[in-house]
Amino acid sequence: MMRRSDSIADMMPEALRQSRYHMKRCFQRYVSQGSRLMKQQHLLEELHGGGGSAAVDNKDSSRLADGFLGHVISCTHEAVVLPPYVALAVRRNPGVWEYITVHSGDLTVQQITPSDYLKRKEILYDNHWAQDDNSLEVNLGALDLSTPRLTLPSSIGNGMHLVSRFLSSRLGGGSRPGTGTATEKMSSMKKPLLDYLLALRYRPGDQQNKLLISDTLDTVGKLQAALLLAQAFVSEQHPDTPYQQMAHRFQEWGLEKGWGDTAEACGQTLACLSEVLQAPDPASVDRFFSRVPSVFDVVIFSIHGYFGQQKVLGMPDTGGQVVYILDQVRALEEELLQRIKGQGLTFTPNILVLTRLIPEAKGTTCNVELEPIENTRHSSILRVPFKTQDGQDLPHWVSRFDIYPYLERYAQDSCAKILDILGRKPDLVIGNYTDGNLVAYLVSRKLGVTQGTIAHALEKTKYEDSDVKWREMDHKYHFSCQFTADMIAMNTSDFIIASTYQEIAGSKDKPGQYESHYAFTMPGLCRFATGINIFDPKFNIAAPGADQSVYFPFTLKHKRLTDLHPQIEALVYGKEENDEHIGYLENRSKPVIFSMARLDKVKNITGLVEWYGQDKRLRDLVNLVVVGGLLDPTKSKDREEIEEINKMHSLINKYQLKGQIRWIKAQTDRVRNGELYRCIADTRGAFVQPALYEAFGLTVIEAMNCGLPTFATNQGGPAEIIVNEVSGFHINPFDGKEASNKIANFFQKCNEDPMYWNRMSTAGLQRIYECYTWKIYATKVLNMGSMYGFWRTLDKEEKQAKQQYLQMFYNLHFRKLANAVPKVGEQLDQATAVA
Ligand code: UDP
Ligand code: LCN
Repeated sequence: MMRRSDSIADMMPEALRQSRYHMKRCFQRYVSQGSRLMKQQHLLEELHGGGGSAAVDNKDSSRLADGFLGHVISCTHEAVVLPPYVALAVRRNPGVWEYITVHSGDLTVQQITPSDYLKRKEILYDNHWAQDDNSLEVNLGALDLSTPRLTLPSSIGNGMHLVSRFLSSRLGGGSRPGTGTATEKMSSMKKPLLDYLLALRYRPGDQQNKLLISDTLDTVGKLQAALLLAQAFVSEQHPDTPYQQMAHRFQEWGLEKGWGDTAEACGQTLACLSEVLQAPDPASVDRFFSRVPSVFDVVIFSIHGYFGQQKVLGMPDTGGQVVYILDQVRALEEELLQRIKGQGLTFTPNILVLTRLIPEAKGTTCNVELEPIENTRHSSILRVPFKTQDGQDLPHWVSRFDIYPYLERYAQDSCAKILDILGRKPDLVIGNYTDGNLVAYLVSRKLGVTQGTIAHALEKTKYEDSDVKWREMDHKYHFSCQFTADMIAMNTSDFIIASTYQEIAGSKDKPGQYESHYAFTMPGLCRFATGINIFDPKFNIAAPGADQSVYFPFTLKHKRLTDLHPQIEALVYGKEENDEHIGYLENRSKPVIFSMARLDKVKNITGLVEWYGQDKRLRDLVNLVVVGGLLDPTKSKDREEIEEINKMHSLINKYQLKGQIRWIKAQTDRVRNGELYRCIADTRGAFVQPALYEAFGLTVIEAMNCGLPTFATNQGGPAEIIVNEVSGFHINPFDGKEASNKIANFFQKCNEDPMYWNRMSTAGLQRIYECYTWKIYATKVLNMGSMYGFWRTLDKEEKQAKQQYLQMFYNLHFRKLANAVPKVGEQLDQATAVA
């Protein structure tokens, strides 16, 4: 077995000695068809003899497959075949890649750099560009020399932990080899902390609003002395003594407000800082940063789609991100209020969600500039319009794929509005999805504030080979812009919030969404020799929850929304067919399998309908209800939705599904949707999430919160949310037969043992309560805002150099790409399209 430290290139010669003859035959098979890109499945098939080739002895091939080569190939994500060489991209562990070439004739093995590997790959797609010594190569990893890295794949996504360990070791006097003496490092580390504290204030330059320490405490020694005096003083007070009664004493020692609302709270914060300065450990660093008054106002950019609180869900480009952001805001506001009060401060927090103002709002509030967010006191949606070339507000919705030419102007306009509304700079700017993240970058750079990134759906992994085949797809998807923008935002961002481990680092067998940006190339455009390194401590997992006032178990009879039952009854069991629903359920005694999603290709609702259509046993056991999209293709403007609508109709006809299926158009009322999940649970049915890929999958946790047993895709987030066969089931969306069989088996088992259904329902709920709540999320995210707010001030010169490099990249590269995207609906000279 290989150890982590063993390189494949080093171990290969020994393995070759053991089975040189068979290995040679295998590599000759790989090169026999000339230059090509081979994916893992294909490599494995040919390892096993290339689909039953008579020339291959079965025994030999299986020996080879079980041996070292088999192991290497099973870890090989893809290979570039350029006879006589085969270059392998080997992924032995999440995030750990090795690139090697094997000469198919003499079997010599050589390790190569990611850049060399990518150059070989480019030959297959754009040889001219690949041979150009001066084609654009970007190596963003080369600019991160001082950033410490996580070491184990299992610790990926736990960046704050490394940051606090690193800070505590450097504050405690530890230094990295070659970076100066311990004493120098110690003072150089305490000084930035002191500077950070000295700069803390509610408004820059406003002495009235200084926080924690005044300018008089300008050395670490003075600060420590003041802390000791204050600690001694508060320890003699009654724990409940309000800060106001102690404020004048604090000021005598050079201490300002923000330590706490009571003597007890002040004592704890003072003790935290003393510990951090004297004998820091990761826990005290964590504690201190969770108490520092550094975050009051937060701006979140979620730009595309119809962002509103009612009647928007299920509209094109409008799904989980809206739910996620609104729930997130409620949780963050609650946490901010609690923290600010605990700090003894009276500032009101503000959270602004910046989105696009769409004059043609289709009955939603997307044409309203400022809209308070329900169930919050200090949070609003702020909508800023896109501008046409002649300065008018762009009236219509624009697909997220076509949004790029509008973003720079949007960033400027929204920045001005934000400052106007808040009357101060926000403390934290968070972006969501590519467009939001790019704008978050532009705004946080302009204002000099901490930047957070959320990208629950990175498109690169959704569309196979979308990097190397970007040209083929660019007219439709503009991935040239999207992936470039993603690279800029991920690299400029101070921290990245992911929902699951797999979002960052995938699974044992499959690279994660972020991981797939480690090294990639878009031939003819740009080679990212390193794009983003997932061992960077900026990556953190904070999983979302579901609003438990909306999604609660079907068993809570007293809370059930029975008033809605007649409407739900008509939706599900009605026979009427119109623009709202088609199909009907003949036999209502059968349980219902239910799915709800936007009608995008990747959501694969049509896949589920097809599996159902083809599986007689499943059709006999259950009815199918799906919610999604529009029913009339002429009413949709979304390319993919139109295709999927047509496909739905043809499947219903092909498999004669009427009588067993009810297809209901997208449902925008989430309260009623909550009750709908529960009504499905009343039938002792199940939720099925069949996506070809799902970044997180809010519907999965919504269904589980309602006590509905859930079958969800094993491609992406749901594979982590559900523990297979314990709290639900994984299904493989690429094997419909197996998936429908699994669902049918479940219902058959439920018929034999009715308690089985109850056990799965309860286990799903248990999983949710343990891991997926908004409270856990908000605590983590605000801690990130605070900790990375300090982290970004360290090694400043190096970080600034990287920012400047990225700014140049933005200016010289991204802008050109964005400006070449046709402004949909505006009459533009399309001859400007990128070469
Ligand atoms: N949703 C809805 N009506 C629909 C389709 C979806 O209310 O017709 C909601 C669904 O309940 C969930 C969100 O939209 O809250 C979809 O989130 P998910 O993470 O499942 O997928 P996304 O659309 O973000 O890719
Ligand atoms: C976007 C997606 O595609 C979903 O998988 C997530 O659940 C949603 O955002 C919220 O994070």
